[in-house]
Amino acid sequence: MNDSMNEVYTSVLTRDPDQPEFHQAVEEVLDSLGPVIERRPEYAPVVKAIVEPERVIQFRVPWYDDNGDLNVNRGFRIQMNGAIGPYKGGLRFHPSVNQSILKFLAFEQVFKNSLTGLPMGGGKGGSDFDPKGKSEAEVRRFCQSFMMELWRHIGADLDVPAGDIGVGGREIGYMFGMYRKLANEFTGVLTGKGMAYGGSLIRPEATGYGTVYFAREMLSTKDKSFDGAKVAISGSGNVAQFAAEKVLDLGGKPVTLSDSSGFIYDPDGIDRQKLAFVMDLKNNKRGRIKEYAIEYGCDYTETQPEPNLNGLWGVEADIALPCATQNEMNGEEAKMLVDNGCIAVAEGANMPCTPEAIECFHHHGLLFAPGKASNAGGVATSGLEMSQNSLRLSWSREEVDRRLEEIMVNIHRNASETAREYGMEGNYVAGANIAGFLKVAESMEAQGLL
Ligand code: NDP
Ligand code: 2IT
Repeated sequence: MNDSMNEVYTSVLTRDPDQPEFHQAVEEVLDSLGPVIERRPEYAPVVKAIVEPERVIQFRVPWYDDNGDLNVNRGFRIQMNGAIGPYKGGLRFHPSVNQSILKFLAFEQVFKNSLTGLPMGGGKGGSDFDPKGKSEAEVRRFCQSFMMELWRHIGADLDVPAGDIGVGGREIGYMFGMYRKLANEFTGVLTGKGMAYGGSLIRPEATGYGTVYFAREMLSTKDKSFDGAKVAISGSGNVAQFAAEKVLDLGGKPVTLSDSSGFIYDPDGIDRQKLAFVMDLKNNKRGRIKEYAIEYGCDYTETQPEPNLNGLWGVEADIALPCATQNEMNGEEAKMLVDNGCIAVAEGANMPCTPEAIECFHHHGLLFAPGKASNAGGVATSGLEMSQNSLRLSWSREEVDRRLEEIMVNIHRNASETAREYGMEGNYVAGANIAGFLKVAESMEAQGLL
């Protein structure tokens, strides 16, 4: 990191010493920006401003459980950067949620959204509410209480939340209903909505599909493809499920899936029928991935709630798609993948690979796609949902998928050309960080760095 970037990084550490995930995300971006500031010194003040959220909202979320007892959770919305469009980004419901995690996610979102080429600023929010083991009625009451405060801070032209970990179509529906009641208007204030009330086809599939489209582009630069490839996938939620589906479409063989209790390894491959079982298990029955191993008689390994060192990345795979959560793969696990002959890693999750893991991939010449580039298909398709809401029409599945694919191809091209332009050919981390930054920096500067 050069001196001026180091000064900004030190100020971030000093200001919020207890935000390790935010530090990690900032450090990675500032590491890439040195050469940009050398060429464009007028952007140095932009960097000082870009690491500070425009606004942080924190609020109380009280709700009654099925026993009639009061529970109190914490709600947040980080409005990180609105220079290129309304704040846009998901809501996460998970017990680990705190300001550090949401600020890292909101910071990543700024660059990711810029890369999509669509007019969206960056934001993120959520709660430390744990949806696991809650009844349908409890989830509904929680969502309604959460929106009872959030509604006054968001709007179709102001801030447009969506889903993330623990927030899918069901939760978006409950929150949209509450927003509509309080604001007394029907607008595209949330994305990931149901098809019957303003949602977009392909939005559920978009993050997983987009990750695989990006990986396909990356592989093709080395004349490789998914055809016949063994693919290790972590997670078994929204992103993992549709990454697996697209891997199958392209002739690959997904061999792993996981949840926070453990992972399954199915060397015969997770075919379409088995994937349908997973989707029903996770989306309707809300069961555990262990049940897959019971159903299909394959290996299941229990893991610690701490996602690192869980053994999943020790399997033999040509391609790895981490699609669960941040820091789920460390340097040692990355080395296991390398030793087993893995050639490409694309992040479906946000920041799943630690800096040591990324360093290992670069050192050994693997293709590595950072989440802010490879998982941008989700938010890009949210952008397409916003466009359809504004136009008051809805595009066909083929139309949305075509646009998603085109956006992923463009992000790949932009990140790889930018890396080359800055003398770091093949480094998609630097390429994505620089390309994402330039558009936001130009806009912030033009608007007077307010
Ligand atoms: P889901 O809630 O649908 O699924 C999350 C999956 O990851 C579940 O299998 C969950 O297991 C597992 N998981 C979550 N936390 C942990 C943990 N601490 N340790 C081990 N496993 C864990 O979320 P998504 O699929 O939507 O999100 C997955 C990742 O993708 C996140 O990093 C998210 O930020 C990112 N992402 C999501 C987008 C979207 O459109 N949904 C867009 C771009 C990125 P369990 O059920 O046991 O908790
Ligand atoms: O991390 C992400 O990009 C998301 N969770 C999706 C955000 C969105 O607004 O669709």
